[in-house]
Amino acid sequence: MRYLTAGESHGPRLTAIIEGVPAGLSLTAQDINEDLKRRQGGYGRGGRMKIETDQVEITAGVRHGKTTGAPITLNVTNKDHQKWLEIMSVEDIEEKLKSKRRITHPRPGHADLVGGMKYRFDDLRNSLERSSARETTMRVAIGAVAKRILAELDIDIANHVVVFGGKEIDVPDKLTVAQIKELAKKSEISVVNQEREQEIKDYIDQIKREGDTIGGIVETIIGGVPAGLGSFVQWDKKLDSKLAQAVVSINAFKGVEFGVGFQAGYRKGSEVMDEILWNEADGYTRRTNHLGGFEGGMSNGQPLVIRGVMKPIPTLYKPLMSVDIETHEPYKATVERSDPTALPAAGVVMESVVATVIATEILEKFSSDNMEELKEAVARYRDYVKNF
Ligand code: EPS
Repeated sequence: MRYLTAGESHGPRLTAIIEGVPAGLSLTAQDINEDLKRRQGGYGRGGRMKIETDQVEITAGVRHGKTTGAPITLNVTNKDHQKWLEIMSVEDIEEKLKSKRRITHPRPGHADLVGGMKYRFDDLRNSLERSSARETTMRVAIGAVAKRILAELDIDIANHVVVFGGKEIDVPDKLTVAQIKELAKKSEISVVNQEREQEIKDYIDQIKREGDTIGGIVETIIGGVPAGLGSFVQWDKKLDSKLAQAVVSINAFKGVEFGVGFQAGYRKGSEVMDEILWNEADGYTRRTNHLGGFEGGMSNGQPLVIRGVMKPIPTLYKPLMSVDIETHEPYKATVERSDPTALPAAGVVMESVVATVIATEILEKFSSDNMEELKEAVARYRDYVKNF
């Protein structure tokens, strides 16, 4: 399975093409729209989300509610584009109209300046438009298709915020993936510990008043992944390395951890490895899951536990200093409409890109043209692994 996305933040629409989804998968616009809605929500989103109600249009690869095995095309219209018809016009327009909303004061921490240097833009809007987190709409749409494949194979995925703007959320031990999903969905800030909800919402309000932004750390957990996805035979086949790239590719994500992650640098080997157990019902299990379900670049059958850190959004209402790219004079950075935090939304994006990697790896290992064959192959393999 492979995919590409296209589209600018204020252009007419966002598009994705996915190839390699087996035939016979039930797929409706509603399956995708639910996740698009989740991505638009969360406390701390800005004015743009009041304008958009993201709805997917499927224009290829699905017939009568089922995939056909042909490439799937997904489209989401940017409602806001109607107000940007000239600024985002594909056709060339008069010089004086072009300078409307032209950007020459790059925002520190955004793609504005380096994108301008690299592509030789005299209007940094060209960097902003494609580097905008609006692009993550399509990653969520693609992830929703991936999650449909995973659901057919009894693989369940959830995400929740574990650190919000430096405030650590204590998470009760031994929550199942389904419980995390349920609790995080109820929360406007995607935390499983409701006692912290108000305090963090108040903090987001305070940050907004200060014209500042906050990021944090999101955890994604996937249950039911069979052992043996990924491989140790080559560097670019390792499952954790593929997931690391997917997570760090999300706008503003700066790092990734698996299981105890960077804590492994502080612990002894006996406190990091997970003892191997076997019983008739479950086959091979582990006494603990410090390694987050990864051994030797492969899934080991335990829940996968992945954390990603998102930096605060770079667009600040109280802007930092920058330089005008025409005069080289110091200036305050451009203020674009923005969100004080998009962390809960970023969790939905992370869940989606992780689901996409796992679905891709499943299809790599159990190459199948249709869902029936895929389900049979995975069931057979699960039986075999249990009694290995
Ligand atoms: C973004 C700026 C804001 C965000 C946007 C990302 O958009 P606008 O400039 O239109 O107000 O709302 O995020 C989205 C549009 C989205 O769908 O997540 C940026 O500059 O990265």
